[in-house]
Amino acid sequence: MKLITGNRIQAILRLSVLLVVAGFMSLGGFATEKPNVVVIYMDDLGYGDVGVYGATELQTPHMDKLAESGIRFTNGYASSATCTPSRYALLTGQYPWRNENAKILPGTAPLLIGTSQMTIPKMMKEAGYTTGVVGKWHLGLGSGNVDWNRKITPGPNEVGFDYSFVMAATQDRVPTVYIENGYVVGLDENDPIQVDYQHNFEGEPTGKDNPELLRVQWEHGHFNSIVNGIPRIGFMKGGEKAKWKDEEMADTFLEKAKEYIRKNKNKPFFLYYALQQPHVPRTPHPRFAGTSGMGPRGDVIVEADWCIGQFMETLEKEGILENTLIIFSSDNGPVLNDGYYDGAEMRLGDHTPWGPLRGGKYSLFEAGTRVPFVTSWKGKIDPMVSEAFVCQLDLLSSLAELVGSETRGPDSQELLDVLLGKSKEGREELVLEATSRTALRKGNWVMIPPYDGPAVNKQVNIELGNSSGFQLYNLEEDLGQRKNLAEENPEKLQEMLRVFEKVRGG
Ligand code: NG6
Ligand code: CA
Repeated sequence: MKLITGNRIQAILRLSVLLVVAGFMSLGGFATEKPNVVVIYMDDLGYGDVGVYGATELQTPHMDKLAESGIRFTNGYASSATCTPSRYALLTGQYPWRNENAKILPGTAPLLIGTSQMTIPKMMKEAGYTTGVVGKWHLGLGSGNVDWNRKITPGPNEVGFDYSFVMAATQDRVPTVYIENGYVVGLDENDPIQVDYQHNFEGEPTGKDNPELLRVQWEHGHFNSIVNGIPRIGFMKGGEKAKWKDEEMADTFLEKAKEYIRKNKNKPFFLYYALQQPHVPRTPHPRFAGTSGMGPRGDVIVEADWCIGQFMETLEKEGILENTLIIFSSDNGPVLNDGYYDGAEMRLGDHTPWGPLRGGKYSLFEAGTRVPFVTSWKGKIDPMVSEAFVCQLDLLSSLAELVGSETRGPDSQELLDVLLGKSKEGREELVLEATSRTALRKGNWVMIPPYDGPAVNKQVNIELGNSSGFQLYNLEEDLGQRKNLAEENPEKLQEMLRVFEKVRGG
């Protein structure tokens, strides 16, 4: 038998210490090389809806804490003033107006993202990540004529997500069920689901004809099938047991998001957590009903804020906060009356969901697309406020840089240093989109070309940005876009037009 010398014992000891440390690190996940990435995405949350962005009448302590732990961007944009195009741009890094189908989709729309298109989750997967989406999808499912009673494909799992737990479109659109990895959750095969956006199913009540069945009244546009006493857009029959409970949606998505983290904390993961608040119908859990004093719209923001607090607590408890980059934003600006009577306008008081900006959801004015935009990474990002000009479009290329991938999105700028607070050199320009109309921001200037159509959408009471002439605003002096400088400054207007045409044509 050979004697083990002192040196060898030391070497073995050193090696085992190393092995234990390595094992511990991979178990805890906190020191893996690749950081986790989480995108927390709100639906219709306005620039002024968050405490750190100036809200004083509404408390959002968890969103504030997240923003104060990292970078609060004051010039952060969604690509668009509505949901589907913004989500398309976020995931693909491509301007949504390059795809003529990137409009607010019905629940029966086919998958909008091509299965061969690059997406954030695909890029992350190629870089060794496991990927998941929990929450609102609204990017279409299937390839036309979906049979909701079989595997629904293609969908999120075919454009890069290993795991998906989603609602198909919006809370106000059928089908009102959750879909997990392509299958409707809790579906009873003896009660199949049928969905149609043109015709009702015989004998089924509607919001239009059966007001006596409603517990929430519609104001405009929501008068088809009734689910849980709430009239929706589109007709649906069957699937009784599978229908979601509106008041439990926030808890359901939160639980799935937490579960995803717990299950995947030992591998690098990308999670797209897409909350449904404060989109209509606003249905806070009874724990939150009445808490804001502003009616359901305020209550669901308080609810979402709590969810974010719980979610953050989970990251912390699981020991992965130091290894997780969190990006928080919203898909478009705020709207009060989006088709239901829920007192959002009447009970607003002094709250200004749009902050100092003009317009709101659907608008080419700033409040349509400029949204809360926060990055946070404990120990890696120093707290600050950044005026750098960034867009959700830029996440694909920037996250690619983060994970060592050479993939770039077609309209996505690599701004990782900006997102991590090492640089303030953001975008030069961005084409803004609102319901298929486009405008240009370049530097501190915004140019809106002439558009037909009403100046104000009276139903939602929002200025859309339409005008018969060119509009030109200098945001540095006029953040609220009150002084049109198009006539006063024809050179600037021409310069803006040239860039606009170049980007739009390219
Ligand atoms: C509109 C709906 C609105 C909302 C929106 C989509 C009507 C009259 N209005 O068509 O309530 O659902 O679509 O919002 O039907 S988004 O945030 O998903 O883009
Ligand atoms: Ca939205």
